[in-house]
Amino acid sequence: MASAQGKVAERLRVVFSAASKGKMSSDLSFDVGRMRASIWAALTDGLPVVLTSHVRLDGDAAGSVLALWHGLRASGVSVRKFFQAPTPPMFHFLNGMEHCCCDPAELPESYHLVVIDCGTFDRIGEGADQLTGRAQTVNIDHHASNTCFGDVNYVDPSASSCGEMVYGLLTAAGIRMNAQIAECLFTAIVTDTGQFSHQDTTPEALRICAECMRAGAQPHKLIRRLFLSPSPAQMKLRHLTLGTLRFYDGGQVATMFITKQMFRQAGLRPVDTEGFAEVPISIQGVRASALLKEMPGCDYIKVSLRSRESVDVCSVAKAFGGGGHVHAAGCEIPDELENAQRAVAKRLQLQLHATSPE
Ligand SMILES: [Mn+2]
Repeated sequence: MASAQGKVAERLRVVFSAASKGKMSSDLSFDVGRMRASIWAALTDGLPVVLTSHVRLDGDAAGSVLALWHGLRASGVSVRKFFQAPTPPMFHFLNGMEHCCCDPAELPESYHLVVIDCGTFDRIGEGADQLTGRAQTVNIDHHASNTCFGDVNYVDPSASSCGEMVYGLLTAAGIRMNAQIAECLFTAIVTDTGQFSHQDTTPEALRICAECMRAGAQPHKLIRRLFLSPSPAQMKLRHLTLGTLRFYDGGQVATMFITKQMFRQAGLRPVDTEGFAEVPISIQGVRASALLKEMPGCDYIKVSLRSRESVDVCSVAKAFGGGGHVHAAGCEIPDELENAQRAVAKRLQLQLHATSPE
């Protein structure tokens, strides 16, 4: 695990890389405060702003975009949200989710584009190529694998979530936290920290959540709504999926899969499987896991990787052209389910053996 000092050094390295596209800047005075101020100045310069995030939104993506949307609106900015359809129903309750745009043709002619929680520009999904009206692209992310694709890159791998980074932006801009912003930020942070169960949950993440609570977010209601209330159909799909659980390496690696047939049987779509990837990694003794999904209407397998302690699944994802975080990463494999499962299980075991035992 990185030492505290190592973490600070990495934070500085990446934030410093921010000044110009893809290039490292040696301007050591370029600190987080200046970064936040310059982003806010750009976003409030009068040009409309479009906020977007990755395909198959998660709580961090939805919550961070919506919190920033509320904040910019409060400052009089003309701001839209662009998401690839369909958006997961579990986030539809968040205030502001109802006004999102799914057709790039409806966006203004020219705008600043803010891309949140995407390690690469492609992660936006199908509409990404059509976002041609962008004047400046601001990349706000916490994935260590981020490619710094923006004109401005605010990338902080030491942040637990983009929610934490958006909180920093809003606070620096003097935006008052109201109940709507608080709910969005709490959702972002509680999702990406695995309800505060991930190793990278920072004291700052908990402090911000406490502030969200004071501003009107209700953790018991939000956590129940987000994680503790599966629909009967989701329970059925979970049951079917559990039947595919397989262990390798004396129970240290586990895989599970969902076939197109299982999606049909349960009457659900891939967007309805939030939280499924956490099931195999929650099992005692499992140190690395994969959930593989046959994507209906597509010819690839979507893989969600999870790990514990020192096992790095980001490098496993990268081996298949994906990316993510050390303990949560993903990739897409254009192959049959069985082949993909075999290849992923093999890579996970190799990674496990390359890691010192706990
Ligand atoms: Mn995130």
